[in-house]
Amino acid sequence: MSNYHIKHLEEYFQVYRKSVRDPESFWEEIAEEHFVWRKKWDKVLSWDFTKPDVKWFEGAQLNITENCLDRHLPTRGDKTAILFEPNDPKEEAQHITYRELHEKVCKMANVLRDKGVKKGDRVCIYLPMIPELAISVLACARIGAIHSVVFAGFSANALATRINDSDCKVVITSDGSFRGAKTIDLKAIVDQAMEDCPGVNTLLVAKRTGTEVNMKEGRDFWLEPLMDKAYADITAEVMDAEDPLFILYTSGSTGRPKGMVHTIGGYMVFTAYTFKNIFQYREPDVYWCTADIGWITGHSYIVYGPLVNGATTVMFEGVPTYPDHGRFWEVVEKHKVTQFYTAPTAIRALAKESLDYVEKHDLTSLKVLGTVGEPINEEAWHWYNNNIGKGKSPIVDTWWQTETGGIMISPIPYVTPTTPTYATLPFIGVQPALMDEEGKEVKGNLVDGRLCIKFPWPGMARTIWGDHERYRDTYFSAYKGYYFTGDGALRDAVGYYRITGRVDDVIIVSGHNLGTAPIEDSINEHPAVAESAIVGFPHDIKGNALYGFVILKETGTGRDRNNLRNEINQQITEQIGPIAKLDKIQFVPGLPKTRSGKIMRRILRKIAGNDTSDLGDISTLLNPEVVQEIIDEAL
Ligand code: 6R9
Repeated sequence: MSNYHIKHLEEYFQVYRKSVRDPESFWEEIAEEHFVWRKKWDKVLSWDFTKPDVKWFEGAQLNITENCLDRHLPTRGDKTAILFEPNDPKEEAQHITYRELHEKVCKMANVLRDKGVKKGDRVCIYLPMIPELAISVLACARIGAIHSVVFAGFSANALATRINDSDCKVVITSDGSFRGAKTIDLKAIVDQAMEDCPGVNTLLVAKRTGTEVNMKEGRDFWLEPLMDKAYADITAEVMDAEDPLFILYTSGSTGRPKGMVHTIGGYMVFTAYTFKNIFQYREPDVYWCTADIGWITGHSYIVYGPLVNGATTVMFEGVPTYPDHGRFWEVVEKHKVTQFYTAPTAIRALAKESLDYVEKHDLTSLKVLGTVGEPINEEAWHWYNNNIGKGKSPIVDTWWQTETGGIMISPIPYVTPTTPTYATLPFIGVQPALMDEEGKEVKGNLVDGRLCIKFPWPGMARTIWGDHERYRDTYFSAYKGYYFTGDGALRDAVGYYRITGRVDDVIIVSGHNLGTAPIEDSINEHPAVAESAIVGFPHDIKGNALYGFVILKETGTGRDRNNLRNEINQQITEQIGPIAKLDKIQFVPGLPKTRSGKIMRRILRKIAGNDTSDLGDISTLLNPEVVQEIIDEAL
């Protein structure tokens, strides 16, 4: 019997036990019954966490777009697949049916093929949240090209680094993008990136804002006329289950972003199965995830998970505050949204505003609320529960990562009783472990430690593009035989997990992962800066904000401090993007360092958080005297 759709707690425990006792036959059954394969697998799973080497459904062949599109045509051809809600509420929403989406994806796939894109080639997609973004992603998958979506808020420099890292020859972008009252000249950013990307030979440009752009003869092409001419069908490329589906970059603790590689078969099975259960999707629900497809949440839970399940998925171009703070709730009412999935930072920002923005909208269609990206604080949880869910829609606090591909720890709504700030129980097939300082697993309840996963799950990333060693070092070397998440967590008396936050050099700001290293690198490039260190500090809306400690060079000490601060932030905006700007910049005479020269971020974090009561033993520092000086001048 299939366990595709879990409906009560007893069933969850039963299926969970089965998935742990015999993972292979469990996942085999799910894969067999709910997906379309061109050829079945020879082996369900082979794995070795020391290499690491993980393969799911080896020998199987498929095309994920046949699962997202073709197979729905007979039964759901006229059903809305993508419901596009534009930035401007006065512009009409678009209901793109499964049949129309299939056609557009095929046309786009033909366009790509015409431009020479072949199976295994990497295509960079740098687009705002317009239908062309989802269409491009699927068109790549249709012809077996590997998509690398770069969030369109990233700077030219960040874009160029990502294009070059995975050697993309083709980039898909648009003339511009609308974000609230602003128009952003996206193509101009791409043009700037192109100065550092000699390998790119084709730019496809979608028209969105009507902004005037430069088109480089022979390289740049408007997408629309090519689509108009393209044939609306194309045979799906037959892919191996372990062929890469996409690369998605995430921050790391060194300067270079990590291109996480996800493969087709396992990712499809995992995102589809988690989507179905964690959002309790039933036809004809209208599901809305407010993330951007530039992040993993958008890949897994706007595009692939929903479409594989034949769902209607809302794609929202705008921002929660435009034209006013009621936009989310207006859209929920307008499209009768049933599942709503967003980030704690958005909830906190909206909770600050008058309840009138919420109350003037009819939210009775909602059945499930979700959050992702960072820990949700108790206050925000209650505001969401009381005012949006009216105490009736369960909140699924979903913990997972770019690396995990899909949701790992989360309640199942109407199944798992929820507790504010707890991601609760591991999803089916997921085996978490908490590790102590000595590297041993801590068993039992009422314990805390570093969160690891001890058995493979189908959605896990398989490598870092071009750097398998870094993949091993980052995730599989801290605890032998375990995947290390970089997060800390506790397990309470009933076995519920609460994620307590990062334990490494990644800071989560407004739900976005930012590595300290690339930001510090960018600051250090300022001619007046000698050295810098950044840490996170608690922020009401963003969860964390960035605090920079900066040592100036001799030449910089006479300069106006506020000008310097602006220049530093300007530099960060240009090199990484506005999300990485610092809230506070303190100029310091030195940074606390260990004798081996490592910056003691722990101390800086305390100072930034305005809690210097217990700094621990600082006597072993190379320069303990600097600590008091920093405290005295703290902002
Ligand atoms: C999906 C996504 C991953 C990091 C992760 C953790 C934090 C995500 C969370 C959460 C507490 C949750 N995180 N969900 N922390 N509760 N429900 O966000 O992927 O961008 O790779 O970030 O986000 O720290 O390790 P990604």
